[in-house]
Parts: sequence; structure tokens; C-alpha cells
Amino acid sequence: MSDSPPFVPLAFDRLAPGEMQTRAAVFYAAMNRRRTVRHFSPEPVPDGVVEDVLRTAGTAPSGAHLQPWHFVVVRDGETRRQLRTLAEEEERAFYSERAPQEWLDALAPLGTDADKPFLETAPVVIAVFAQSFGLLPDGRRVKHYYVSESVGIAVGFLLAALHTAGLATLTHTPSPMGFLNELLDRPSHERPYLLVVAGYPAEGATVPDLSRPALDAFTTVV
Ligand code: IYR
Repeated sequence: MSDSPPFVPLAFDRLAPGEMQTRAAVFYAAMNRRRTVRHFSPEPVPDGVVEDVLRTAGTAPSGAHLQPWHFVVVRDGETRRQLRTLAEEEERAFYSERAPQEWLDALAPLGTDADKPFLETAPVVIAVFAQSFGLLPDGRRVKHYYVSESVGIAVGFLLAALHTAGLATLTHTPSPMGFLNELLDRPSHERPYLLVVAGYPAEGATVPDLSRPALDAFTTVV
């Protein structure tokens, strides 16, 4: 008979209903102020903040608790310059040839184009990689499960943590972004998933005048 795994008591704080409601409303109000920002200040951000938001990302649930992610914090200015050059090459091909008109039309309200100065200006770019398997020190592979779901949740935690810590964020997906493996020295079984750009917004930064749909537009209760 196999040994059952060790279990420990759950640490859980039960809240009074009023307190629950307040916290839910306060968190919603805070998250509703998050905007995707494309104009960043070069001002550095504290190291400890970046470490803690990454720790938060690492608390995300994952398939079989295998954490199928790796985060590369790109702070080095020269690496960010190369990242920008390589991303803009792909983006130029995207905007001028690859993207179907329908996609370009959908992006028009956001005012995006092939120029990605924020990759160089923002003090931190976090490259998120998804691992289809892990590697043990002896070279054996450990299969990962629900990789996209797990990494997506971890990125959600990361964005919420950065926003809560007072930093502006941008999710960016140069397409394709295979160049990130070589630039950031990551193995070929790691798939570049997304870039998270973080920092203070530039003075006078603007965002598109968008609104978010009301709750009943995107939920159903049965
Ligand atoms: N990767 C391109 C295009 C782009 C695509 C989507 I979907 C967006 O929400 C925003 C941009 C770019 O970064 O410009």
C-alpha cells in the first residue's frame, strides 16, 4: 500500500459577510482602475517589488502542482534594446503583411502599430515561458499538465500583483516570438508565452477611451 501524502490543516480566515462584501468591492474597484499602458517612464522600480510580484505569480494553481512556467526578468538595457529590435521586425511583418484586415480593424481603436518603444523605455520586461515538461537534474523529463491554463493564471496573478504594488503594466505578444529563446537563453522546450512590461507610466501617458461591459453582458446565472 502506498503511503498517503502528508496533509496539514488549511490556513483559512473566515470573514463576516459584510467584510466579504467590502473586500470584494474594494478589490474590484482597484482592479477596475488597471489599464493597459503603452507609455512608460524609464524610472527604475524597486528590486524587492519585482521579486514579490514574481513570488505571487508562483502561488498560482497549476496542473499537478508542477508550476509549468519560467519568468525571465529583463532589466539589462542592451538586452531590452535587442528585444525591441527583434520584436519590431516581427511586428512590421504583422502590420504590413501577416495580419488580416479584420484583425487590423479590431486593433484600430487601440492605436497600436509596429513601434514598440516601451520594450526599451520601461525598466522591466518580464518574459513568461511555458514548459511542456520539466527537467530533473539527471536529465529525465517530467510531463506537465494544463500548461496554458496554469501559465495564464500565473500571469493573471502577476498582473494583479504589479497593479496592486502601484506599477503600470502591458501584456505584449510579438508574433511569432520564438526569438526570445535565443535572446534570453531559454531551452527549446520552453515556449515563449507572453511579455509583461512594467514600470511607472510616462508623464502625461494616455490610454484609449474604452469602457468595460456590465456584468450581465458576460455572465449567466443558472
Ligand atoms: N502583437 C501586435 C498586435 C496586437 C494584437 C492584439 I490581439 C492586441 O490586443 C494588441 C496588439 C502588437 O503588439 O502590436
